[in-house]
Amino acid sequence: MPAVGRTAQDLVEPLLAGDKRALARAISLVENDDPEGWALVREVYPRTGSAAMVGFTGPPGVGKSTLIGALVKHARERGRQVAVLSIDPSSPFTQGALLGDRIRLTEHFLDPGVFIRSMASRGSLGGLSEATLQAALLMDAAGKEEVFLETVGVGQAEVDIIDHADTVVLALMPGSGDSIQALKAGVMEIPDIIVVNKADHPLTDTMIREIRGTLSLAPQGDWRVPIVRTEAARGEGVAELAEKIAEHREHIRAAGTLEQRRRRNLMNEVIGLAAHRLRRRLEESVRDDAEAQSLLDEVVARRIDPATAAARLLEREA
Ligand SMILES: Nc1nc2c(ncn2[C@@H]2O[C@H](COP(=O)(O)OP(=O)(O)OP(=O)(O)O)[C@@H](O)[C@H]2O)c(=O)[nH]1
Ligand SMILES: [Mg+2]
Repeated sequence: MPAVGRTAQDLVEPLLAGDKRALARAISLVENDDPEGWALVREVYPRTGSAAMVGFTGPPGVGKSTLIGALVKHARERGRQVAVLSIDPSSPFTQGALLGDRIRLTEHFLDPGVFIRSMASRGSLGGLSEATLQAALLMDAAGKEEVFLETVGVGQAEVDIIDHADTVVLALMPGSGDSIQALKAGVMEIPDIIVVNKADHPLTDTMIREIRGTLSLAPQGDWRVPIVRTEAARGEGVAELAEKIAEHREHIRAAGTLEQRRRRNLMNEVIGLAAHRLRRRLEESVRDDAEAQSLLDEVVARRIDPATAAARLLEREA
């Protein structure tokens, strides 16, 4: 195992003490796929696991950032340390969206108890999902008690990212019919909590009826997915949402599902990272190795089929 370098070593202590700048540096290391970032996570990992991770997903513009801003305020009024991580999986060029998030959260920027960060880089070691987890772990290690993850969209890619959360909140607004279709079609897993924001809209009741209908068709677990109405911009319904999030957390803790969920997510993470490294190794060997090249030639010449060649390539790795 490589030794921890100076950069990582120097960051451990201030990070664990909750220093904002150390946390920002640490996340940049992870985001840039710097080995020091991974070394740092390795050092502080035993100190993680106590933050409540709450993931928000939903279509663009439904009010996720505004909701998170309101929840941050709510948490700060209770003296809790919080962090927000906004992730855009759809594009590496997210200045617009991220700028929007920043404006939504400006009132919290100067608060030392709040850490806000946007992330769009995929990094090269693992994907965005891995980078998200590493960043969230660093926030956790820095003593953040509540970590809010935000990602735009309603596909499985978004859900994979948000899956690092213990509680997944799907934010919708009246008129988000497509998202209901995604739920119905099973494109997206049923979230733990559904928020209908912009509840001042006249179509809110229709929307809630539709969601209820969809949920009633889904397999019921031991947790009944609550539908919370909010007007995030005015803070309406935010206390209830915070309560539902806390209730869900308590529910999965008591039922042992928190443990199971984390196990499943961490397993996916381990496999994801291992698969990524293996892929990189294979690509290198195919590029640089004459034997692998000739194996490929055989495939091109149609003497060996791709699956057989793949099996041989793997045998060589083993
Ligand atoms: N009428 C109304 N507008 C709201 C409400 N909540 C948020 N908005 C507005 O909706 C717009 C989008 O809010 P955001 O919080 O940026 O939405 P978002 O889901 O984070 O957007 P993306 O991150 O771009 O996907 C902003 O102009 C908000 O002020 C609400 O309850 N009612
Ligand atoms: Mg947003």
